[in-house]
Amino acid sequence: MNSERRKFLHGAALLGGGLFASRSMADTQHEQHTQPAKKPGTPTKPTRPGKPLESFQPTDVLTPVLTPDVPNLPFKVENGVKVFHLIAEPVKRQLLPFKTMEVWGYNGSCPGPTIQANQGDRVRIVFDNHLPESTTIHWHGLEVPIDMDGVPYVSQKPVPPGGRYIYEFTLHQEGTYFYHSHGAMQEMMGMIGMFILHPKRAYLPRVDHDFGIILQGWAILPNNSVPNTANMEFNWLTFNGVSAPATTPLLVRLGSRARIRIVNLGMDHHPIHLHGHQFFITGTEGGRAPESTWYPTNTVLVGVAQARDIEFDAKYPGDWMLHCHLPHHMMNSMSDLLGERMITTAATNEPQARSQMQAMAESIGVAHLHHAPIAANASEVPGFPQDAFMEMGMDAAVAKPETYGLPENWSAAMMGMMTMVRILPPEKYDEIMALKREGVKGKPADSPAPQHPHGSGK
Ligand SMILES: [Cu+2]
Repeated sequence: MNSERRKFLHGAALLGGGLFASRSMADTQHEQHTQPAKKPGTPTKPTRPGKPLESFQPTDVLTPVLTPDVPNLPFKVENGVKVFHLIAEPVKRQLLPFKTMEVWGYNGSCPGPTIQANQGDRVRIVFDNHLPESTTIHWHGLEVPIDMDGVPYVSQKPVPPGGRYIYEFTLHQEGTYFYHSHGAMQEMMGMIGMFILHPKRAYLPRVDHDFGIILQGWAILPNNSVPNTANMEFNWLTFNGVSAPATTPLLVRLGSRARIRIVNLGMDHHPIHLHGHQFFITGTEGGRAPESTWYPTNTVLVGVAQARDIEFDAKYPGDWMLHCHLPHHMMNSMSDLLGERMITTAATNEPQARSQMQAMAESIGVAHLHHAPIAANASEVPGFPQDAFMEMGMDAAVAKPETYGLPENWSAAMMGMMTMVRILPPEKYDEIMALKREGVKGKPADSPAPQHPHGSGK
């Protein structure tokens, strides 16, 4: 095996230092909220005090869409028009406890907050540009007048830094849409958000749960925090701006029916797979699909610029994975952990290597590494290691009500574009929803895994 890769894998193994993170991701990820930026180019901080936008739910729709880890955009009604205020601005986004990106988004969130409206609504979106360069917003899939289409120079003048543009139109469609900057590089900096149009009459069969997920890929070079939008190697993969295991699980009551709306804006197409259930593709970026087109499947290819709505009956209890099935999207590149923190020897029992491991685990703040036992002769087997040192457990660092009751070290199996659909018996579902209302963090495992630095399993 290539020596660089060996060093990297040993670097990854170091996360087994057995240290518990002092700061929980759950503390920060619900704190994204609206706040006008002071001046163009001023980054928003990931942890700002105030009321989270997430607490806002549209009151005039039957089943609001929940976009985990991304807030809803509030509105007020003025003379029968729903008025939203959308602000393009730099955002710091913590996608994992040890990794924060400096990206661009809207209203302090990347992806931008979810807009939810009803078929037939008249909406006004007051758009302010707090970026250091010009931008516009395109309403992807919406049938709007040409001067609302958001293409710079073609349908409108670019909105300059500090400038404002008023978008206003009537929504006659229904379905899953999105908004995004119409600059390619800005798209790759994260400038997208979901735009849900609830139908005048509920779709049949009715769903009890409705979720939204935005797929994004990022090219972030080692030791950097700003995506390289010219790079073609996407090494960080996110659902709604966070990577597993920091993605918030989708909670579904056993016996109910659920819809998940998946939107993709990036450079890759993603085959999204659900465990344990079959689903139907019930809608696209063009709205609701006729039932005659539905067929059972368990993997949906969500191409770039597409939306796919899937629906299923939650028949089987369990914590079921929902993930992109491209193997390299089921993990993130950890080349980021190289550089000055690279371990210089493969002998991980060697004192210098041990102290490097310790320093690295501390600097990253990962709770602990769990890896399954390895064979005594592992190093003699060509190809070893593969996944052996990839599993970073960080249950406590990503704990939140939605993770309550998961088996110990669950987070070691979660990487990249991945989340969980937790199909829960009613009493357990109600218990977790109560924890959520109370804002109680997920209970860490009762007895943390034994701390086992790499090598002790031999
Ligand atoms: Cu993928």
